[in-house]
Amino acid sequence: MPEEANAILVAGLPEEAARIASALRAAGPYPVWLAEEDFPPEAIGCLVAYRPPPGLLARLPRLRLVHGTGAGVDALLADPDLPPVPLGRVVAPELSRMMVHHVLAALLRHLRRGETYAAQQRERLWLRHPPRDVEAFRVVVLGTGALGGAVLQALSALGIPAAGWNRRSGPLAEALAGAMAAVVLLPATPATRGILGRRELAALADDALVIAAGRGGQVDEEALLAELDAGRLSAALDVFNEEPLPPASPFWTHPRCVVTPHIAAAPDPAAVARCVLESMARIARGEPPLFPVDRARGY
Ligand code: NDP
Ligand code: OXD
Repeated sequence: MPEEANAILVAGLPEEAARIASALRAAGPYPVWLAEEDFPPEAIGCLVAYRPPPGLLARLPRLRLVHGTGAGVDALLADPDLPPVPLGRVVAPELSRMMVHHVLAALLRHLRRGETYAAQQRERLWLRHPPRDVEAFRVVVLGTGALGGAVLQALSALGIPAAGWNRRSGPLAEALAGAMAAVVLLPATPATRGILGRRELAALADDALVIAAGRGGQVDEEALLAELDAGRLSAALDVFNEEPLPPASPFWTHPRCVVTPHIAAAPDPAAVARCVLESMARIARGEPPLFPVDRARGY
């Protein structure tokens, strides 16, 4: 009986993959290869990737674990060559903290009228405005998992009224009625596609902020753009239907929109290594990964 394959293969953007590979080597006993190296396919027991290059999974006959480099594994689930082995993802305080900072940066900028002062500064205008009313500032966080839960805790600590929304909650438009901000932190599944549509956006209060940091396709971009153009809503968008955001997208230059290039919570190499190595130990004992993905649910 040949020994179980126990080498780890890391695929991804070169610098990011190299950092994750270094963290895996520093913290674990397993041989670690990068996808662009001449790795021995028979030795690879675990692939670590966000979106494997097409065909890579089909070249790995002895996989025992596939592990994401982040929280969302939709790109792995969409790979036609994904074998029926356990699938793990990253849940880590480092990742949650990054997401909390991203969401707070956008919310606080909005509360303190950052967009107005940025425009005024370009015009050398010294004009004061009252901040938006924090007491009236009800936030709805779509997704109450590892990331949404951390955001809700942070908002509560700051005294910003907030409520979570998940699969057990009622209709989304009702939850959003009159809210001053919607923070989208949902996984990409068929059920979450287009979940923030025209009706849901219309339910938000005038002058509300939409923060999209889950996955592209969850917010109806056309309906959102119409709300921005009408001067009714503002947005902080980190994820888009198409990434990179095409140069012609109106979001780039919209005065009511802040665009970031899918960086709300980037993979933290030490956190990825921790989750992967613990999951490999569990797989060796015949247990599920540390943070298993439920394929039927899609996250
Ligand atoms: P979790 O799996 O911990 O939480 C997911 C949450 O979404 C749960 O509360 C779940 O509800 C809810 N949910 C799922 N489907 C639905 C649905 N159809 N209707 C209502 N609620 C639903 O995920 P994380 O918090 O770890 O991560 C969330 C997502 O954030 C990731 O999947 C990824 O796409 C995105 N992300 C984006 C990053 C970025 O840089 N922009 C960085 C990291 C992650 P329930 O509790 O009922 O199961
Ligand atoms: C993730 C991401 O899902 O970086 O972790 O988008």
